[in-house]
Amino acid sequence: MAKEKILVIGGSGQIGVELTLALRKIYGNANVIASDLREENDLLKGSGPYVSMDVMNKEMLHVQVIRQNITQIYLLAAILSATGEKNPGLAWHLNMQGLLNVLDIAKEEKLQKVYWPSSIAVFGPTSPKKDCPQQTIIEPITVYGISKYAGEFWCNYFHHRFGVDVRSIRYPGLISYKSAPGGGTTDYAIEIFHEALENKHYKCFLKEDTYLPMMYMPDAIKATIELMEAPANKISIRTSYNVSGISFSPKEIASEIKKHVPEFTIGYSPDYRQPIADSWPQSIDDSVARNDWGWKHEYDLDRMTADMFENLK
Ligand code: NAD
Ligand code: AKB
Repeated sequence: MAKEKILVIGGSGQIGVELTLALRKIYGNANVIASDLREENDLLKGSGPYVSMDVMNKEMLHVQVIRQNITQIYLLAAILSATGEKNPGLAWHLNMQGLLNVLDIAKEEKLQKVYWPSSIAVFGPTSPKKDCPQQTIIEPITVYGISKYAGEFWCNYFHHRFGVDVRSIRYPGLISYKSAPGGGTTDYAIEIFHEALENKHYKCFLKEDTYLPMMYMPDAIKATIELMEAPANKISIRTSYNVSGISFSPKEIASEIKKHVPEFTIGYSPDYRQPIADSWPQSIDDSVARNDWGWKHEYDLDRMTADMFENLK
């Protein structure tokens, strides 16, 4: 394997922490630099280098890339769907300009690879609800979804116009126990575990029958690393790949949780996040990712729930 030096931007976030730790296992602790606007996450401390950095400061980012001999960037800094609706201008600015800064530097410094995640939030009310395909009608209604869809086309453009090897996945809602989620509509599926253990009750901000595409974090990390390690000739999609894991509703996950916490009860009080969830598909067709680079998820609802409780307890 060629000597790689990787910069993870947004390394203290929900995905950043686990991805940084996974990359350090593969490439060596010293070769994976975590960076974030906020302080270093406790789980990263002592495991490798950390730099405090704002992705919006292009000059500083460029200096770091040159000084540290960076060959790959994983860009995870973004504002997610629910937080984005509270400040659409800021979400658009960070999600777009952060990506453009990274793509420009990748082009200029001829980086080996760039990773940038998109989301199932690109889909909107006019997209198919079940088994939503890779290519379909895409009319997002959140600023987050608009920024992700535009970002996908910037990635495609930088690849075809300038040869930047940028790769992307449309993650579903990600469920994890190591680091806290950052303001998404799918965050209920994490909160519910913590509330089940602490209070035996959860008041859900989505309706009981709201099905959404979800995935357990180990599968998301696996997908990311498999995509990034796939030979370039296997990558037919340069916007962003659909990947699928599990699809469930609050009612379904609640009944799974009851198997572990029999006293658990759930109530429903839908808020501004309900229309966001209603605009997204319920399940995703990821056959293109499966065919191109062999993607296959491992965790179903049952196995994920058991693993979450084992680790949270
Ligand atoms: P998160 O909010 O947990 O983490 C994002 C990190 O970026 C935070 O630690 C934050 O401090 C940092 N950040 C914010 N502004 C920054 C800036 N200007 N400079 C440097 N760092 C900055 O988000 P996450 O859940 O880890 O998501 C990471 C990426 O994956 C995002 O692009 C998100 O859209 C995408 N994604 C996440 C999910 C999910 O369910 N978690 C699903 C689909 C897509
Ligand atoms: C969110 O809910 O905003 C994220 C996502 C699906 O992109 N989890």
